[in-house]
Amino acid sequence: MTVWKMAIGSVVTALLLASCGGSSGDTGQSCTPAGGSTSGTPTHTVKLVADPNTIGKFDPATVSVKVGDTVEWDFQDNTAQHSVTSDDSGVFDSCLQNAGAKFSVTFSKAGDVKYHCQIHSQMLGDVKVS
Ligand SMILES: [Cu+2]
Repeated sequence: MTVWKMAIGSVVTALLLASCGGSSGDTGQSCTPAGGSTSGTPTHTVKLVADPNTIGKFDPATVSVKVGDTVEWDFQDNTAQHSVTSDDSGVFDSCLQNAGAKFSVTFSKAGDVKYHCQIHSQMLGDVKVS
């Protein structure tokens, strides 16, 4: 029983450490990119850039596309990692990426698709698909 308690304790410690690691560039999170790709021919590009008010921002924050179009996110912020993560969980998620990364999503049905950055709650974006 003692061994079991110690094991639980180290898991909790690891989680606490992970949640404090945002600025180090390695959050310790396990995240596998989903719902997108790093290839394909984009019809629209959204840049991820630094912003003095919100740390980072999507530029432009709102894009209007047609069904079948591909949006490519271009990570250009050398000062922080960001992610492109759908508000509806599991639709797409780039996971945290450094400057230089690219992530593309093809939108196959009409709708208003909102997304955000995993670690910066003020980083919000919107893809309007018609
Ligand atoms: Cu961010």
